Amino acid sequence: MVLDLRVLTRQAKDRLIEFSDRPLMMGVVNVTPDSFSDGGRYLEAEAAVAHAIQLVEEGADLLDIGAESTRPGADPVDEAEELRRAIPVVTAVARAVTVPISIDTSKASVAQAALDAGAVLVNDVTALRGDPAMVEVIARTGAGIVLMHMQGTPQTMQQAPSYEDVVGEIAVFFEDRIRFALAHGVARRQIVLDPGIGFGKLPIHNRTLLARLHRFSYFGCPLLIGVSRKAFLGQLVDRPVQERQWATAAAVAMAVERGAGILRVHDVRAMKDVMQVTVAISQETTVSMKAQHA
Ligand code: HH2
Repeated sequence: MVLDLRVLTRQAKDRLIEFSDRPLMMGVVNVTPDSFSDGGRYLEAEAAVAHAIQLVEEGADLLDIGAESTRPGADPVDEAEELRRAIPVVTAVARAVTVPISIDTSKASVAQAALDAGAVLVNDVTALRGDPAMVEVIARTGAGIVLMHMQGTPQTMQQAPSYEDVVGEIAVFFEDRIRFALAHGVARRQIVLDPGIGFGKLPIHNRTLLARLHRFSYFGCPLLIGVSRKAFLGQLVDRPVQERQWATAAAVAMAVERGAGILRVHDVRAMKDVMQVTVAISQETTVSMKAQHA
């Protein structure tokens, strides 16, 4: 499947993110809080910019910059603080690299400021259910929007996730969110879908979603998958977060093989190798099947 996502903003009026023969690698840039001093805050921003540049050198096709943690139980960050953390980093990264920048936020004001600073994609883990002003920002700017599924909120999502049919329920959720976005003036080509691995899901739900990912391809939107170092992988191999690269690699390979269009990862260099090998082998399967039927 060939997927096009045209992302139009005032800064990049003709930006085209093309999905052709391989998925795109999205490098994660977290601007983490610094509770010590403003000096520390400046260093934190500098470190985030250096990290972003390094990820691009490692082969990132996109960057996702986020200043509010969405980990289970994480405290919300207020708007002023999120703006203070994120915008200087987006501004500096946009000057330093040419790859498209995504802002990981569910606040319309942060999204707008990041788009003004050079971002072209908004990664909204609430899928336009959080800030009522977000859909208007996306419709007006023409920015890309990631609609991610989450059961509950980051504070509550891992308390008792429950589904009768996780794949079917998320497909219905996508239908509803796409309808909402289109009704408010967002174009389908702006939309990326994400089943939200680890967001209000038990390990069995995450495994099922990855196993049946191709179920979501009929929406015709790129699929974003974030498995990097997540807890359900740690549980399978009994390893702490810093030692989950191999487990992540296996999940990335499965997601690529099942049609993921964007892989959100921390270890860009290693996961790009995993992606390239998986794509090369998958393409051979298609070619040899075609040859057999010829
Ligand atoms: N996962 C995380 C954060 N944002 N966005 C999308 N669309 N999909 C994901 O799977 C996803 C996401 C969690 O990862 P991480 O960046 O490691 O954690 P934190 O949010 O605490 O920074």
